[in-house]
Amino acid sequence: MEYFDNNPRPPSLDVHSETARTFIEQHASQGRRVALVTSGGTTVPLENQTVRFIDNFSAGTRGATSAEYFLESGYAVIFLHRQFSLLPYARHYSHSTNCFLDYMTFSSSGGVVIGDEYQHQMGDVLAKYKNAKQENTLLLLPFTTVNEYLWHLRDLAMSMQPLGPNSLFYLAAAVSDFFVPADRMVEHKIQSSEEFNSLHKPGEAGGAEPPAAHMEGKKLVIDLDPVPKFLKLLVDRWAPRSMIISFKLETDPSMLADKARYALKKYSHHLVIGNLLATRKYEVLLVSAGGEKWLRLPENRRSRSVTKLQDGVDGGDHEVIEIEAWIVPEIEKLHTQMIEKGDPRIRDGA
Ligand code: 9Z3
Repeated sequence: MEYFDNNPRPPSLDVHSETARTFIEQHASQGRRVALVTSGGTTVPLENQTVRFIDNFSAGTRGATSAEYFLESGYAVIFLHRQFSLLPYARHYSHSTNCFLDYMTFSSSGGVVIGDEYQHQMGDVLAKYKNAKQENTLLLLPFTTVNEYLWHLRDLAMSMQPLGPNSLFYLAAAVSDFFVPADRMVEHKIQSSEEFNSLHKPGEAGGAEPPAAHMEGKKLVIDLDPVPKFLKLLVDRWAPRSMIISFKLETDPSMLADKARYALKKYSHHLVIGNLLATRKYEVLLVSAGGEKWLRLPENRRSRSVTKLQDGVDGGDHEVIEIEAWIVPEIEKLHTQMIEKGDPRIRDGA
């Protein structure tokens, strides 16, 4: 694909690729299913020596939470995530309002221990984390830019091909739809003051067009290209035998179902999970060839806040359910059907 001829291979990919291959070989030989979970937002740098970039809201909650449930369901997980976004297990202790040190205290002998009130919950999380470590079922691979994300996705997909239908893609990352191609990227920090920005030579980025981000008088103008439709390539070429699940994010409720159906038809993959920015933590729409289904948490089971140190309990009387605890078993069921009965995808002309 032209994209990969024109945009640089990230230096981190060699090492990540090698690590992933070893991980995949281990699980292939153990007959384990492997899920690639993508998580967090991609950045779009405006300069090669990046001072400014475009970002999005995603914290990686969906991805990190889902990864835990995939692990619990017996999958090995490659967690391709935005660097410094939420991680499986660690996410329970990295709320924006609470420092992990708040969970700790001094024992009578002066050693550092976990506070009594957190022992139980942290013990559960620690046991699952240790198990993933011991079995080597969780591989963490970070990305930052949309370019790093695309290179990693392609490379990992090809490395996962030997797994055949035992592989699954769960594309929860919020990937930018627009980017600055390498040949329209300036090297140095864009100068905001007119005295200095006039020093920029036209065509500095090497291409015939002006740099994608440049000053026009006092204004910064950013003119982005569309990111190629990588989902089509993933489904048709990079991972033709894998189960593929994409997410569709909208803010307008009246568009969600139509957009999710459209994506399923356009890419002919297995499942689109539609979610709205405002309600994504407690309701999602599953759209597959088999039909449509809303998963909606009852009101008294939704987490109202993450500001309390003790998660898992809201208001003291109702156990909070994470919607990923419902999403992942649905996927596991579909995946099992696909493995046992063959691929149920709607194909063009099928
Ligand atoms: C999602 O829709 C995820 O569920 C969220 C999770 C990003 C909303 P958080 O990280 O949020 O838990 O805060 N991910 C996919 C979003 C996306 O970019 N989808 C593309 C689209 O909607 C299709 S690949 O066009």
